[in-house]
Amino acid sequence: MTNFKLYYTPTSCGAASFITATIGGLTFESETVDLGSHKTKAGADFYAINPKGNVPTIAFGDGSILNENVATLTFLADHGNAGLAPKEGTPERYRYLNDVAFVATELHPAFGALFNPSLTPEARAAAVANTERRINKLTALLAGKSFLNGKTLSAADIYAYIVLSWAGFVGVTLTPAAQSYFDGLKGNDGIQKGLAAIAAVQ
Ligand SMILES: N[C@@H](CCC(=O)N[C@@H](CS)C(=O)NCC(=O)O)C(=O)O
Repeated sequence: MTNFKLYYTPTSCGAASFITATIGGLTFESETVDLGSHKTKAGADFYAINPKGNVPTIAFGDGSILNENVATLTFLADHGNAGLAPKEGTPERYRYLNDVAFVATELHPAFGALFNPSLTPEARAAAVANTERRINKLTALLAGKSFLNGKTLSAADIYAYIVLSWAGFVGVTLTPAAQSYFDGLKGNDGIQKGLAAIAAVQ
């Protein structure tokens, strides 16, 4: 199951899967998707590949797909060689899943709501307040540490990095603690390598 194609965009959450696969030394095919038209770069109907129409999508040779960040990131971390997710059955594994699920179900959707161009000013203010609350939860989890597990980069941090990178675009100011975590990840060698690999295939 290591032959796969990753559908993504360079700045969306799909980029976290690309970075995770790159850091782990995986060889894979990739193609960008226009999330407005839901066409792939080559012009294919993306809904025919992934009926949900979202990135990240990992398509396997047997026709099966993964299209949830928790699953794609964990699959890629498990098959790579960089230790981006702890081994199954260990206490660390459950804590990793706890972290990646927090990003997927709280941080990401809070930021995601701010991409809606038709929010009223009141709805937008509420969405910003909700996002700030989730950022505060993130920094409470971090408690000043550089990584969510307190020791090393994991796929959960890579996902959080991509989500936090949207802050300027959606008009959210990161708290000093969140900015410090983000800046540390931005300077991480693995993340730099992943971003360079994304730039190289555009
Ligand atoms: N349920 C998925 C959602 C992933 C998601 O929100 N992807 C966004 C990009 S960050 C997307 O593809 N949006 C376009 C669409 O869903 O049509 C997950 O949690 O991983």
